[in-house]
Amino acid sequence: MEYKTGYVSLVGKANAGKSTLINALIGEKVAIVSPKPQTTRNNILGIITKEYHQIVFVDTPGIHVSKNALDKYMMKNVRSAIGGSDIVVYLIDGSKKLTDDEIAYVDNLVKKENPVIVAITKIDVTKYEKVYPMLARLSEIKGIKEIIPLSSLKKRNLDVLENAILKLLPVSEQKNFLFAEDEYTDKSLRFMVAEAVREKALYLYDEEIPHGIAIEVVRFEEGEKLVEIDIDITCERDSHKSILIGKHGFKLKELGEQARHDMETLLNKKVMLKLFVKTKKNWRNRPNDISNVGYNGEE
Ligand SMILES: Nc1nc2c(ncn2[C@@H]2O[C@H](COP(=O)(O)OP(=O)(O)O)[C@@H](O)[C@H]2O)c(=O)[nH]1
Ligand SMILES: [Mg+2]
Repeated sequence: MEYKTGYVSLVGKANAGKSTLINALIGEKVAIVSPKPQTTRNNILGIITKEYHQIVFVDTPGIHVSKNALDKYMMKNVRSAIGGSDIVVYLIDGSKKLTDDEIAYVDNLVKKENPVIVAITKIDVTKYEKVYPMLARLSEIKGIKEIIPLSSLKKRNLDVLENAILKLLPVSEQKNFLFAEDEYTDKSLRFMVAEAVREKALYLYDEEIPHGIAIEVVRFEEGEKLVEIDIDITCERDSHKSILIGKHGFKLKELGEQARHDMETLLNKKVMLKLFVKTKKNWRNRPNDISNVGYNGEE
């Protein structure tokens, strides 16, 4: 028998739709999604296992220019995902204009060793007139394996992408899958509950607040019917702390309620959630601090 397995990294600008695509492919919420840039901070794996193949997708933070230690940590994650993968899927937002620097980025990516597939996303909200010039420009880049327009929300062409990947995945005679057959992500439940808080914060507050917070699970105790979770939210300024908490604590309560709802779906149990807000000046600029709040920022 012939088996196929390997890593496929999903790379592209912020908001291109990487996290939504990984969730649609896996059929579970492995990565949080929001309309704001820099929602994803870590590389997150999403795993599809079928009888004869296992595809390990790597969701990455969006490509952008680094401004601080947290940015550098995120960009290092993108480079290591590309370096460690068998195939790169580069996502381009089909509802936006294709820029020259993006063309240059793809051109450069194709010159490296991994085979590159380009996915044009969000075709449910764009027009053929817009996508066609993109296809024309991209087809001038020699070496792209496939260019696939798709929609994660409407589940269009996801099977086409999966088949294109299967054609390029390394083949082996033995079934040397990388993960257990029932695993769909590499992330722990602790990580996923912390991410639930970050996702809700991205929707509830103005951009600068969620971008400046770190979330850390300080207690996670799972009983038979109830999970007790305590979470520290670290922000950069006392003014942000008051915004996070809100008048009479209403805002934090709302955040807790929304996050708890997702946690209960994830854990399939009742959750008792406590949120604590702390201030740590400029934690995003200090490699030591970013690792102290859960990001492994040191080389
Ligand atoms: N209409 C539409 N919106 C999408 C699609 N995929 C992603 N989005 C939206 O685009 C925004 C950014 O998505 P996200 O997956 O977080 O992008 P990422 O930064 O590349 O991970 C979110 O508001 C998504 O709901 C799609 O197929 N169709
Ligand atoms: Mg993302």
